[in-house]
Amino acid sequence: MAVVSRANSDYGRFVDEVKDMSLFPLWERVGGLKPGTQCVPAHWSYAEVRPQLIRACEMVTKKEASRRVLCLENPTLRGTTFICDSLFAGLQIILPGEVAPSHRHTPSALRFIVEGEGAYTAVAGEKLPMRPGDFVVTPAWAWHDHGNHGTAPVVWLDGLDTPFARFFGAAFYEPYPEEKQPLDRPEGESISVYGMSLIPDEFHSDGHSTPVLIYPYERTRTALDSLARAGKPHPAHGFKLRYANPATGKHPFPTMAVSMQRLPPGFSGQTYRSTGSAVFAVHRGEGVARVGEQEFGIGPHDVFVAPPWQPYCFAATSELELFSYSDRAGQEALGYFREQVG
Ligand code: GTQ
Ligand code: FE2
Repeated sequence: MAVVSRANSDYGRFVDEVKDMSLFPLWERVGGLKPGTQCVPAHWSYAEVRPQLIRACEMVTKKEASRRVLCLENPTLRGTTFICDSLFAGLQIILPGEVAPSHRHTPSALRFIVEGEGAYTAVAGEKLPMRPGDFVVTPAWAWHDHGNHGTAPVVWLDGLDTPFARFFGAAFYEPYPEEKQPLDRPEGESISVYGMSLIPDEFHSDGHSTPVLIYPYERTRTALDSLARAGKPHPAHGFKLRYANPATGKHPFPTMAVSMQRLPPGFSGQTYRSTGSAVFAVHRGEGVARVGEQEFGIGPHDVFVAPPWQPYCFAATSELELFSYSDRAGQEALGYFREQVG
C-alpha cells in the first residue's frame, strides 16, 4: 500500500474526483468484515412493562390503534421499532370484546401467549384459540385478525421478521375489506391434519411456512418432559426443543427459528454465541441471563435480546422455561450461520 498516500496530490485529486462520480475505492474503506452489529443486549421486565400496557388500554382503543402494541425497541435502533437488526418484537394487549381487524403483510409473524385466556387469532380461514405458552404461526401474506371472547385482558408477544422485508424492499401490507375474515376451515384443522406425523398425500409444501398454525404449550411441555427424562441437558442450552415444520423437518418460517428450552433448577450453563440474533421470553421460572457484558435477573414474561455473536449464558434459580425466536432460519438459508459453545 505504499503508493496510496494522501500527500500525493494526484492521488488526493483522484479520490475526490471518483467520489463525485459515486465511486468509492474499496482500499480506502476502514474496518473490514467482522461478526456482530451495533445492537446491544437489552431486557424488559414484565413487571415494569405490564402497567404501561394497561395504561395503553386507557389511552387508545383498539379502533384507534388497530393493534395495541408496545414495540420492544433496541436502544441502538430508536425510531425503527426493531429489537435487533433483523427482528421485531412487541407486546400486544387486547381487552374483552375487542377485535383487531384483519389484514395481511409480507413479513411473517409469530405469537407467544403471555397472559390471559379467551383470546383467539384467525389465520388463513382458521380460528386458533390461544392459551399461555402457545406458539401461533402467521405465515407471510396470510390474512389474520384477533379477538378476545374472555373476561380479562390477554397479552402476547409478537415476533416478526419485518426488518427482512424492509431490507429487501418487499414490505407489502393490505387491510381486509371487513373486520373479520371468513372462517372457512374447521377449528383445529391445521393441527389435527398436519400435526400428527402424517401429511395428506397431495400436500405440497412451498418449503417456507409450516402448515401447522399452532403449537400448544401442552404438547411442548409433554415433549420437554420426555426429553428431560431421556437424557442429560446440553451444557449451554439445557433441554432445548426447536419447533419444526412437519412437512420439511425444518424451521416453521423461512426466516425465523423458534424454540422452547427448559433449564433445571440450579442449572448454570456454559457460554454460547452464534451469528443469530435471538429474542427470549421467560415462560416460567426465575434465573439470570448474562448477555455480553450485561447481567439480567429474569422472571416470568420478561423479554430480552441477544445480539449476534455476543456470548450469553443462563443460570436457573428455579425450573426455568425460555421461549425464543431468532433469525437463524434466514441465516442458514443464506449459508451465514455459525455458532460456538464454550
Ligand atoms: O397482530 O397483526 O406487533 O401486523 C406488529 C404488526 C402485530 C398483528 C405487531 C402486526 C401485528
Ligand atoms: Fe399483522
